Amino acid sequence: GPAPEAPDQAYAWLDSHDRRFGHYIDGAWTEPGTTFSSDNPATGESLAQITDGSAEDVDRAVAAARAALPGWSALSGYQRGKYLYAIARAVQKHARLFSVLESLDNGKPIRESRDIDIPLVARHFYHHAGWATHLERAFPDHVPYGVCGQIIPWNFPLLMLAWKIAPALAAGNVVLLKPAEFTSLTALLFAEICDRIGLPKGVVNIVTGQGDTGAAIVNHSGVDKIAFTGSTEVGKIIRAASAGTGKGLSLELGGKSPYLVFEDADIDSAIEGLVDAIWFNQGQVCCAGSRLLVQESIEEQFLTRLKRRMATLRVGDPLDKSVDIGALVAPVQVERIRDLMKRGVAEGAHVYEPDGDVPSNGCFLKPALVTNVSPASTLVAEEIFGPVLVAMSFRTPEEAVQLANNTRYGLAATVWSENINLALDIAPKLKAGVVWINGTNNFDAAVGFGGYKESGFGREGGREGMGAYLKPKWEKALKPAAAP
Ligand code: TXE
Repeated sequence: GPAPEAPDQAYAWLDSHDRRFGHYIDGAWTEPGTTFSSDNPATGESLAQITDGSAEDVDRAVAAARAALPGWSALSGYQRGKYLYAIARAVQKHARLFSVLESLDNGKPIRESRDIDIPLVARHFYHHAGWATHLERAFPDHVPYGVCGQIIPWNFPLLMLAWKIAPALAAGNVVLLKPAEFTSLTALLFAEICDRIGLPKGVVNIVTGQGDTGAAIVNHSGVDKIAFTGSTEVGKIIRAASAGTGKGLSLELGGKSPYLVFEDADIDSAIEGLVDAIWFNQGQVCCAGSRLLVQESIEEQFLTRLKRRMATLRVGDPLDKSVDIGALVAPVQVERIRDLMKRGVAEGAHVYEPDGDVPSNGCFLKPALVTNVSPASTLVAEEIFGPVLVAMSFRTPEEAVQLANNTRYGLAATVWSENINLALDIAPKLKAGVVWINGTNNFDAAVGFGGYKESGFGREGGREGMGAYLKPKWEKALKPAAAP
């Protein structure tokens, strides 16, 4: 096969920072403070020391953002758009470095970071540059929130940064963003990009740290809006903490998305779609198609063919261009998944994993197919956030809808059928923010993405996503009435 992608350029960049990072505040790097290690989950090697942000660090970043707000929000949308175009172009120019750094830090296959994550980041900035250019006409009588505190997860580190920062800046806000503790590196490289393209100081501030740093952002009185993507548990804490403060809030949380396959489906494409739905990014995807619901009449045939396909998936070195499944983000996530699987097996679940070995010293798990489960069982109810597919069957379309909606989540759903009337009848009955028909994981910067129920509220992307960073405000200077 092809030679693995060489990490030299990424190591050189890390070395240029002596592998120790402070925060990026007010257009400058702070001295590294108390740090923790960011590790390569495929090897366990430490990549860099990352500063654990204190409440004082958050305070400094909020002050810098607040000072930058009047200037940034007073620019015309057209002028802000020019900066966003410059960011998009710079991301493209450094796409290879970003991709390799992302795969080293997160463990995702280079094929994905190179062909999906980083191109979508650039696309998101281009798209929102367009919104900025047309903002005054698209959103008349609207004003930005002000200082946005943005907290993101580790599954798509740079892409989630783009989803947060691009619309915020386009709308005239300034931001303070905290990457997830496992994956800060591409956010720090992004800070350097902002610097290089001459983004005004204080418009983008990156503060690294763990949950406490996130909580300091949420509780800071100088933050006008909070945008969070992460676990449902933390989402609930943030919602409670911000209640009654008048801060804006959007939450994008977990999922347990159903993947429905009807008996008339094109089975080969449905299986390829399923591989993408659940094994993309090792299953660490909020909208992963993690619950297969297959019609009983084709269940046996479908599962047999699926197992055959699973046996061809290559698990291993994320920098190997032919690898399908890389490393999970961190040992703690592997443990979490193993614990859930143990509970599932104790409840009677059957687990199929293909033969063969995976590297023993990194965070690797084989793809798994779980059967013999009931709707209330642990593996069906809980978000596993790993390479584990849970399968059940249904007899009728009504039962399919009932099973699909039998979850506390509602982020996405997929329907596979050659009968378009059936598919179009089912889709509106599924309680999910996005429904894909005969396809899956189609992300588009122009379409609002977000959930129902415990998957959160608010949308990212599209017109709704822009609206989430603007407040309606009607200002009209009334002429004094002319004297009669
Ligand atoms: O998430 P956390 P974790 C789910 C998934 C996963 C599980 C645990 O099931 O297995 O959550 O992952 C910051 N106030 N998802 O523990 O803790 C934290 O530093 C403010 C689904 O890593 O939610 C990080 O930046 N911030 C999800 C971010 O929140 C806090 C993606 C997310 O971390 C905080 C990630 C606090 N009190 C996990 N505590 C998805 N929907 O895509 C932590 N953070």
